[in-house]
Amino acid sequence: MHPLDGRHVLITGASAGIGRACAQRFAAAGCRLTLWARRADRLEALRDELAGAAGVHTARVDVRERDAVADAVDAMVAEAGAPDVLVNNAGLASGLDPIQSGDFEDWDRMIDTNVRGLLHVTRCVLPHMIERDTGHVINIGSIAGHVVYPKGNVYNATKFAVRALTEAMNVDLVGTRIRVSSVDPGACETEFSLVRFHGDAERARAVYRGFEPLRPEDVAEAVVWVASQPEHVNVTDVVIMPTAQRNPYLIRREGR
Ligand code: NDP
Ligand code: 8X3
Repeated sequence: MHPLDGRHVLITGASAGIGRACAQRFAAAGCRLTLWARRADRLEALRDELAGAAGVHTARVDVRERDAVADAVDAMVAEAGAPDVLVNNAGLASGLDPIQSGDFEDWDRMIDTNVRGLLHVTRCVLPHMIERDTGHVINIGSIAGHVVYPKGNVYNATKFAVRALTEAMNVDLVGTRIRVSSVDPGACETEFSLVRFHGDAERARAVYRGFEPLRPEDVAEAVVWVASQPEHVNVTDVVIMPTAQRNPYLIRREGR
């Protein structure tokens, strides 16, 4: 039996990419799932795909909406109980511009989702974990939270913030049995670049041209590994990159 069998896992941003792959991988480990995102139709299709899983609840939740997050946590606790694992995955980059010509709406979108959204969910879930003195928060950070790259500015800042918050949560939770981890991927082919470039599919495809990027499943494997450690082991950070990539701006591409 998998060590996570029967555990309840809440994943934000489960409608695509890394969050979706985490849902599939945790389901395969026998977990019960609560899956959130804004695109409810995508979540429902995933729930149908995972029909054999132990129990899958889905809800349309925009992590930027503080009151909606609080209501969704209350509904989840009433219906499925507090989560054993929270995967704070919902996040995005919006735009890639120098700071002197950056778009304020892009900045708001990133700060509101990657920082405020993560805080809303964490603030509402943690009291339930503290009450039971058990739980694991896994934040999806990024290598962009370790090294700044040209035009990454505000996205970098949000992921540096996620790294600081992982550290801060661990500090504030000392003396409890609640663990806080971060999984920090490099280039992973998902809808990330399509979103960053506001739907420009050709520009998004070019990001992953000439090398083999991470697949969402690679990141999900790391997340499940982190969550599967014995209770006395707190993996605080896992950094994972494609072999062709050695930092955010150093990628060896074929033909170059
Ligand atoms: P995708 O765009 O494929 O997935 C992002 C997910 O986040 C979607 O399910 C989306 O769902 C959800 N989401 C976005 N905004 C919100 C919101 N306001 N409320 C709720 N859900 C939201 O990208 P990835 O899978 O790549 O991204 C997942 C995480 O991984 C992000 O935090 C990203 O920063 C991080 N990351 C990605 C890397 C990469 O190279 N791909 C590398 C390092 C980190 P919906 O639109 O339905 O709401
Ligand atoms: C996503 C990876 O390097 O495009 O966080 O910022 S990167």
